[in-house]
Amino acid sequence: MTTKKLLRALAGETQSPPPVWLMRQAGRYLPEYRQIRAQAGTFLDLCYNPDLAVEVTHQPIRRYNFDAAILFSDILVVPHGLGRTVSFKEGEGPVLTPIGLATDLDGLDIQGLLTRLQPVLETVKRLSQTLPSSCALIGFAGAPWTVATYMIEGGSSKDFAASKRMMWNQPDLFARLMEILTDATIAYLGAQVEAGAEVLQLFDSWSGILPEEEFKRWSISPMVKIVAELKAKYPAIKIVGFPKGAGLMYRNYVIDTKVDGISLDWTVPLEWAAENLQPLATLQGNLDPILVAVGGEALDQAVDRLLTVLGKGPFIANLGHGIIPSTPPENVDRLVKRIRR
Ligand code: 1CP
Repeated sequence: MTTKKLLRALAGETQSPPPVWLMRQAGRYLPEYRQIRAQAGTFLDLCYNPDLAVEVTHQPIRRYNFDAAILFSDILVVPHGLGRTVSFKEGEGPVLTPIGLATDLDGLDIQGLLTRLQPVLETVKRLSQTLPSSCALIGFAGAPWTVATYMIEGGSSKDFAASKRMMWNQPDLFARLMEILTDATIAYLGAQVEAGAEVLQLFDSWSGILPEEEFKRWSISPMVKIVAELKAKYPAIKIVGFPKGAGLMYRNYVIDTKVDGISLDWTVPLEWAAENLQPLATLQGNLDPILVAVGGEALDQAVDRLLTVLGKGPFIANLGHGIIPSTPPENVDRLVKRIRR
């Protein structure tokens, strides 16, 4: 049996204290990240520079000795790897050339994907050779629906109207895009496993904006295929799903996809999750990231309640979404010490 706490949790073991890592644990709240970021050039230059990407992945591990490191990259390297134009404008978020026509899909370079993403795979390989022996390596990708929204909207969105319009008005075009993204995700995650990733997390950050039927069709179904194909090829791989905002559909998601772990956003009621989800999968989450920025006793109390309610079963302490840039690093220290107390 492995000594890595994260892998033991994902194998169904209950541990006290539970393993802990945080979404966006590498990033702008850390001064040492901002320094590397400034010397890297653009954000994508950082993602494609194995020396620097390895360094920023290690930074939070050095500070907090987390039980897992997550590959430093972004979900939008997949559209970039397929040949779309992707850039990150300072303070504005991602900018992509929107997809709207069948000819846009004809231009997607599926054959070139893994060649273009070779620097990211090199980062995974170097991480698997350099992380502390107690620290598990998490690879990741965006789920097809969430990546599709960025490709169709051309960036972030408030109401996802263009994505929903394509979903309902051009169903064949939308289905073809989703099929390409599903296959690209499987190929990319398989390559991460070959490079040394021990756990894979799929971020479906915008699954919560889909109505019930569309959630089943475009969040759950692609994930069923992704999990089945990766597990058929790599039986030991552990997979965590994060269908943010799924609400009551969290249960359908866990049952249908057969994920090993399920990452909960901060709105999911803890007792409901302990009763309805924890018998089926290892739970991960779900502190409100703003609470970590706030710190103090409000944070301590939330941590204690989280451990009391979810700590009786297989559990990974984490946040309900990524750390925000204004978080004081000492609050993260307080959080980790409280969990490990
Ligand atoms: O200049 C910078 O430093 C840019 C900030 C930044 C960072 C640090 C972006 C831009 N991405 C990342 C890294 C990142 N992104 C990681 C690294 C590993 C870690 O967690 O430490 C991961 C796992 C992601 C995943 C990601 N990117 C998601 C899924 C998780 C989530 O936050 O919901 C999404 C939606 C993105 C898109 C993205 N990347 C960056 C921005 C500003 C955005 C847009 C977010 C939005 O639309 O609200």
